[in-house]
Amino acid sequence: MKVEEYLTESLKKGKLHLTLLDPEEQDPQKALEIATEAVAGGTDGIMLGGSTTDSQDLDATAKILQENLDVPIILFPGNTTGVSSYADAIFFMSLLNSNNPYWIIGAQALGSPKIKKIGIETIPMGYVIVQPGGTAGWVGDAKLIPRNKADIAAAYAMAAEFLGMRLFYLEAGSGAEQPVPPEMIQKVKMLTNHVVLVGGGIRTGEDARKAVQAGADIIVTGTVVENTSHIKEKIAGIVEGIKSI
Ligand code: 1GP
Repeated sequence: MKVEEYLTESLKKGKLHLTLLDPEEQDPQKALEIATEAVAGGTDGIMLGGSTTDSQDLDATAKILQENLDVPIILFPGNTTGVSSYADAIFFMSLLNSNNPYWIIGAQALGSPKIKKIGIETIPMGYVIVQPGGTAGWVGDAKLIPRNKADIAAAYAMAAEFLGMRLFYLEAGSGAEQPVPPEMIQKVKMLTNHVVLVGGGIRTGEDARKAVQAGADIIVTGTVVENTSHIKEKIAGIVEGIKSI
């Protein structure tokens, strides 16, 4: 089964959780240990990517995860170096609210020949960065969406849908003090048919529950697994918040 189909079929049964790992943050063996714990805690898939990615590190990490885990390994590229043949799919995303066309379509064009060559499944996704935006906002030269302007996020989401994208990611930035506001998630869900991913600053089951209650389909967490030695329990707590809705 293709990864997008796996996601949409799984969403018929309940909301989902993805764990984001940055291949630069640990060696492949350690990434496998973390990911194994996250899967035991109930995560539905692993996203791999970061703002700076070395393609050799990415290949080594993706390969060991793909060989040892049963959940999908999905690339979440921060640049052209974020493409690997060892993953199951790639979120083919455009940073819609960037001031720089490179992040909207330039990097995508430069990465496409390799994507075509390796034949990996591409999942078209609109990506917007909301205040505070963190490293992704700075690197991506984003015109950050103000936290109290749900209408602006919804306008981008509608445009993404009209362009044929099927997924839409609301990003507050890794390690954000506060996650994306529920009102913004609600408005995007109300006005589009996107599968909505929400990430950045989600640390607890309660944070995740609030986002899902507002309409989020897929919750993404990254930082929480870096800051605990009880990964399985931490992820289980977040997954419980998601599945309780
Ligand atoms: C970053 O939204 C993700 O792209 C994850 O953010 O590290 O805060 O969980 P956190």
